[in-house]
Amino acid sequence: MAADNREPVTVIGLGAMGSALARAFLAKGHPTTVWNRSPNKADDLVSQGALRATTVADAMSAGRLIVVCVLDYRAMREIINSTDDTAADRVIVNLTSGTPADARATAAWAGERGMSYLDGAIMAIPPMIGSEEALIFYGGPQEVYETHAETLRSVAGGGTYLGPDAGLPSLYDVALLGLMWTTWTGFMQATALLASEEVPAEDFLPYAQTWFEHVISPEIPTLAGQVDTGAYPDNESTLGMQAVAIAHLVHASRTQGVDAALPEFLHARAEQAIRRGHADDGFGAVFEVLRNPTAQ
Ligand code: FVH
Repeated sequence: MAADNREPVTVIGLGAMGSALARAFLAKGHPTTVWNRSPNKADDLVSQGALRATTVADAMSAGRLIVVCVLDYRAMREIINSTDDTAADRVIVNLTSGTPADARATAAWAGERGMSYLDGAIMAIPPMIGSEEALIFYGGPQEVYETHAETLRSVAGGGTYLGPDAGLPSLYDVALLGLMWTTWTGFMQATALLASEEVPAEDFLPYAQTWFEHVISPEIPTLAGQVDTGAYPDNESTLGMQAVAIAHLVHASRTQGVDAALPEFLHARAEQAIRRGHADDGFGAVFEVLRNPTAQ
């Protein structure tokens, strides 16, 4: 689309993220209509060239492409339900965070109202919006995504279409969120252990970074391959051996007066995998008990 003929966009929800999205559309030259429950949050954007919609109906009728980014899916549905103007040619791009079930239910809800629906999961913070590095996962009808992909790239260069299932973006989102929280919590548990002997985190940092670079990260592709094949060979570092080592972590945490819940969880899962016959496999076998915790 020519720079002087950019697709009009409506942005509903002008919190930290919705405002960043609207600013990015404006910066790329898209005529941008904005609406927010608390109208004053539109003031800065209007001063930068956005068009203010005073009602949801005005926002919905300003153009075909409606980007919604609010607190949760319930708020999103309440907003759209508050107007009868849900014309069949509208495309809702819902960038609100939620679960795969939220997303699939909302896709069905939009379909019942005759609207096209793309679900998106933003893997970026507001200052990254508009950059090439910002990543947004999308799911929904492919032709709808392709029709609007160029416009959507205005807010995130790394727009990635995952397929027709509207639930997949949220699934990837929570999977990455879990990876981040568990990794950071592992670092916090390690520093809490060291702090029990007054060792500053800064002293430990170089070794933690080397551990990530040379031990943790290089193992990830091997583990991914093992998960996909269902075979977890590792003759050098068996789960049987590692379970004993993790027991040291449990005991040391308790002795040092540090929260031992995370090490206890790790030890319990390793023991569970061993009881299922994985003592001579590698760490990857833990996948089996996480995926199916109740199997014998
Ligand atoms: N900010 C971030 O770093 C993360 C990055 C990853 C994606 N998340 C998700 O984005 C959604 C919006 O997040 P946000 O940062 O914009 O959130 P707030 O600044 O708290 O703004 C919330 C907006 O939602 C509106 N809102 C809330 N409830 C209702 C409702 N019942 N009816 C209408 N609008 C509602 C709120 O309006 P107001 O309070 O200003 O009137 C804001 O516009 C979210 O899913 C993140 O998980 C952001």
